[in-house]
Amino acid sequence: MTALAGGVGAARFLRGLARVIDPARLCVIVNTADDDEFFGLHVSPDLDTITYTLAGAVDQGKGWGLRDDTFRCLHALGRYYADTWFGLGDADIATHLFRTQQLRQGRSLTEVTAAITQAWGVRATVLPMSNEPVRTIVHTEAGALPFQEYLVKRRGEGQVEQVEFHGIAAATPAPGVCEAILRATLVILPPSNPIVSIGPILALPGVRQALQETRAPVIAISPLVAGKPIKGPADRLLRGLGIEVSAAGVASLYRDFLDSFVLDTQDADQRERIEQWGLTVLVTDTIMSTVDKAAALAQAVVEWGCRKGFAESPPPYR
Ligand code: FO1
Repeated sequence: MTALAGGVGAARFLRGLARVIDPARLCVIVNTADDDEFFGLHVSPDLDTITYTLAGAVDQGKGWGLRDDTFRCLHALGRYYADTWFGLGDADIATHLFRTQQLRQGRSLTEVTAAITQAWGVRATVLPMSNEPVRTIVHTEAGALPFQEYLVKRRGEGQVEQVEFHGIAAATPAPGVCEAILRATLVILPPSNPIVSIGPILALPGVRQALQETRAPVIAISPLVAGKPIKGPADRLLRGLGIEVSAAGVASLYRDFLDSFVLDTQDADQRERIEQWGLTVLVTDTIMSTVDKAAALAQAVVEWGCRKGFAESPPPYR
């Protein structure tokens, strides 16, 4: 099974999915366009959020970073640097140090990610979307902002005018990315920001085509409930780009490759419209306030995939 993922919402879903299927059967293709450099360290927030969550080590309140982490190093860095707005925890910094050092020694992000997930005992395969740098730049009335500056420093405020993925023209999908889509028995897009989390993955050459060509059913879960994201600025980004701010608006971005779309019960009225595009629609509770609720959503999605006729026998529920 293959999932295309961004940060916190996707990670929560995947933690539930890892309870429903054997995680060794799961491959997660992760957005790296949120990556940035802080204090000379290469930080890959979405890769780390997925890894820490699958390892059961994430700070569940925030949805990112490590549980019980401290911030003494960041505080000490404040003596030398004016900008310490990006919350790097002390234990989290170990991951960034390791990643940075390994990349400098010539290992690819794919290789380093495999080493990090193995060190955390994560049994799913976690693949960065690309080994080449792609960086999201959000153009707002305040100018062109690197993604973390837009999201964290400026709290996603300001009118969005344009979103760019710097480096996308020269980037290719990392080894195994298209294969994981083409060979999957089910492809899932967990609830993730369609513009800045899924958008960069889809913009890589060959990925959209792989999603159109795969024999596996492709199913996406709406990241919007009643027109609002559970977390993050998806609504502001959609509005700024002139895309309808609704679950159906998100489905419309994927309709060329989707078989099915999952709507929250609060959005059941959008069902018919999406069905008219030839998609099947599953209406269920998508709000993952607990791991049990995430597992229930994952189970509904996997059962749905089975009914859509993916080749394997039903997964071993645990
Ligand atoms: N998100 C915040 O809102 N504030 C932070 O200070 C912050 C620090 C941070 C450090 C490491 C990391 O892996 C993630 C971090 N995040 C932080 C989350 C991150 O900005 C976003 O969740 C993703 O980039 C969006 O998917």
